[in-house]
Amino acid sequence: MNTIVADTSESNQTQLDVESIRADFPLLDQKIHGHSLIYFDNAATTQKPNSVIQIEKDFYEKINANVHRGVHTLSDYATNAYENAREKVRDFINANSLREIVFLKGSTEAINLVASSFGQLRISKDDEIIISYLEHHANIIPWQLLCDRIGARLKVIPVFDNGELDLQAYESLINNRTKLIALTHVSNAIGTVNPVKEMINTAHCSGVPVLIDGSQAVPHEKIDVQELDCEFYVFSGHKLYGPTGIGILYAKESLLNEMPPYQGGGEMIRVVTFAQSTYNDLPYKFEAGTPNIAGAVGLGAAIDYITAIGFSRITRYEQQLLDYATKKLLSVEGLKIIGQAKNKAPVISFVLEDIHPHDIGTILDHHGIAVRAGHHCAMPLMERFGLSATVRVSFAFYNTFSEVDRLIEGLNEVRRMLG
Ligand code: 7TS
Repeated sequence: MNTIVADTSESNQTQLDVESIRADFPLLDQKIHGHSLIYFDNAATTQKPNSVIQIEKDFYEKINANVHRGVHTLSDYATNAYENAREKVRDFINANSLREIVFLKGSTEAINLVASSFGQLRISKDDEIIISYLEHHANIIPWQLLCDRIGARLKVIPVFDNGELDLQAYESLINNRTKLIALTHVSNAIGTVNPVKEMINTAHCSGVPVLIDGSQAVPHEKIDVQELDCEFYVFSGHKLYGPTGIGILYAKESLLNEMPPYQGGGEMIRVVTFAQSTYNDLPYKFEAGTPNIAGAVGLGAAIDYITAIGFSRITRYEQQLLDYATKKLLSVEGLKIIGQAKNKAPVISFVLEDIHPHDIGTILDHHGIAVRAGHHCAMPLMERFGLSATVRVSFAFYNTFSEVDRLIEGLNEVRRMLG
């Protein structure tokens, strides 16, 4: 039964004008199967505010040209817009320098870049790379490919039943063969927020560099890469209310200087001869070819949008939604939440009796509710919990408490039909 107490009413909880925020997201205002859409698949990708949609349109209507090469005015406009976006990203994560911000397709490409380039620089046969049980496949496969190629080994930090990593086991995995620790900040599948600051400190005590996969952290909390002191931090723009096809590799400048290029082509060179070529300054050394200029500009607009709301309000509101939804979901008979870490992002994975998650997802969709059902690209983690799939709801600051109530009604309907 619903045990929600009085002070959790929507008006008390927001301090965020959710209705006016929702008006900024045109996609949310539509019917699916005759019901108002409830979009609870924000960990997969977030919806875009008007300001992002409009700036992409403006870019193609008024500015479009290639960057860093033309002598004409439009090329200057495009270059300025692209480089302004880089400054917005730098400021957003408090990087020390623009040279540390590389525009790429997304988290996946950023991790592959590090595996390839840092791998070539620092990792050899019999070396070890540490990841965790909580990783998305994007932070598993690039390391497996590297290990297969060079004969290095992958070590995995185990996870407790509550979804938290075993930090003692983590410490004991680090030794003088450990060359890199690649760790997710937040689990996309079960929402655990890892104590990355503490884990980075531990790694640094043994002189080991750390890559943090921030894909699921940047939309929910303020990130300061200098405070974290990680060597690499990666994220995708589309999970941050920005466009698809644009993402960020942050890396310490000293490392980027040492690392060989990932891809070759235009933009990344200084002088080319058939005998030998030299490479461009940072960050361009890692941006071969024409970049996703409009995507970068859109990401800049998304950052402006989020910054105007402010993380203090975003984080507080989303945590209230998470608490509310957790309590209400636990009141559904037969429902089990997978992952109950003390520190969680607004992501909840669950199973309901032995009803298949895909059936749950399909029935909810008929009620206009978009959730994710499956292994969430975290198959080893699912296996750890003895499951092949879960249902996942993941919130953004445009979601509401009444949407959670409709989810609960939908799940009760699922139980009536299939339970
Ligand atoms: N790392 C994490 C933690 C992720 O959640 C994802 C995408 C990625 C990396 C890859 O990001 P991409 O933008 O390069 O694809 N996660 C999800 C998800 O949970 N559902 O769909 C995509």
